[in-house]
Amino acid sequence: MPRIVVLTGAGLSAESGLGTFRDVGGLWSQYDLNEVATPEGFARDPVRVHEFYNMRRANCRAAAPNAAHIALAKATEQLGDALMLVTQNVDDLHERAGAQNVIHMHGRLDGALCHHCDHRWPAPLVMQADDPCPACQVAATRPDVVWFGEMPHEMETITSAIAGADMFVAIGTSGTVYPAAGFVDIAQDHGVESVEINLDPTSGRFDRILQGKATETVPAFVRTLLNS
Ligand code: BV8
Repeated sequence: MPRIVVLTGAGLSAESGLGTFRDVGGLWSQYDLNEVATPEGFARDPVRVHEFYNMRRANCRAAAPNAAHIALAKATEQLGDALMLVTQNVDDLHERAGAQNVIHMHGRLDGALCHHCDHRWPAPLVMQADDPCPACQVAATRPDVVWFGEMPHEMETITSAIAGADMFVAIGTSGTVYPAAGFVDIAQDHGVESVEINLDPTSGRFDRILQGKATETVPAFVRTLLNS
């Protein structure tokens, strides 16, 4: 059972140049999430949705992990099973920094899914709506990400780990999107210490707040963690 559960959000990748969702100029101010991040939007216009994710996949490919990703990767390496790293992010910057066993609760940009036969395979950089599934050959391919209205992955694993942990840490997330936004309440309900690491505090629901840019606050936090 992990002693520490860390949840990361778009703020962790902000200093790698990947846009967040709800900051000024964020993705959801440029795109209507109902059009590009829901099953209904995909059914209406799969070409537009693939274009949205092809753009994000190219941005992700051009980005590099930052000091916060690198610090968290070192923590997963040194703490092993004592640390569970969960991300809402669909980029692969945690993995490219060397993190092990990252739980992508909202899926991954570098994954492809067939909505006809549920086959999964590594996504090409550019996906097209009429790409045939490698398994069933039906043109039913989509990005392997969790859209609004879809169930995030490994919820039972994550929520039971938080309930039994010593500490829950939320890094670079606005706490807007459920069920991830409710993880801090699970920590509070089970007497688990909750820490928020963010540029700006989001809510008064955390026991402790470490305010600042992730590339500064996260390495400092990990040093403290590994020295304790
Ligand atoms: C579901 C993948 C039901 C795609 C995403 C109550 C309970 C359950 C559901 C709901 C509920 N109320 C409403 C809902 C519905 C909905 C929801 O929460 N809506 C919101 C808008 C109100 N939730 C869902 O639909 C979820 N599914 O409930 O299914 C169900 C039940 C049974 C059976 C089947 C289904 C699914 C949610 C997942 C949606 N997919 N992403 C993609 O990425 O394209 S969510 C999307 O928001 C992103 O992926 C992102 O991960 C997520 C959260 O955003 P953040 O990461 O927090 O980013 P944000 O920009 O908001 O904030 C950035 C933060 O960083 C800020 O705080 C900022 O201050 C900070 N920051 C910025 N720079 C820095 C920094 N911090 C440090 N350093 C910096 N440099």
